[in-house]
Amino acid sequence: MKKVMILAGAGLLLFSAGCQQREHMNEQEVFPAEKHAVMDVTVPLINSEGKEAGKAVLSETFKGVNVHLTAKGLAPGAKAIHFHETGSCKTPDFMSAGGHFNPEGKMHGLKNPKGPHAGDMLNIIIPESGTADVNVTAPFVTLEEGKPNSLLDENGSALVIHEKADDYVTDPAGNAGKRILCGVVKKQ
Ligand SMILES: [Cu+2]
Ligand SMILES: [Zn+2]
Repeated sequence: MKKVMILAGAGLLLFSAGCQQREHMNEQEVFPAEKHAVMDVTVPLINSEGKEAGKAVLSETFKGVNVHLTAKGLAPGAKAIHFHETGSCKTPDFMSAGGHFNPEGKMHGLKNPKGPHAGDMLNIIIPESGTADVNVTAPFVTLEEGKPNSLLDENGSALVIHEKADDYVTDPAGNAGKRILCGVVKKQ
């Protein structure tokens, strides 16, 4: 038992070290999920008609939360993806998800000197086939409950994909257009 406690303690130390190395968040990185004791969260995604459109599996890693998105029937091209502040996806516009998850009160954009929101991420690219199978990292959020930047806060949060690319600077939402897919992030 004692051994287990010591191992858990070492894990926590490693995790906090990881959290302090987040300056390099502007490069898109796909990395093997370095699993923590935090459970993965599966987020079912719906489109504006309320139909199932895919899912995202969220995993806690040393570099933030990895989002593994699989979705079908999307228009090709670069699309914005963000975590929004409220765990609600009411069709058809998903405005119920609120603004971007932003516990630190910053401005929008990975390239905004006054940003970014914790929920900001790099754009994803949808291929010609319209079927997406992509990974993207959210470096500033966690699935660990009780932290100020936890996606699993009281009202949950939402994963939202937009019709257009995020320009990474325009406040409050990167000029990314309509919300086309939405999924509620909540404790499982
Ligand atoms: Cu968004
Ligand atoms: Zn934002």
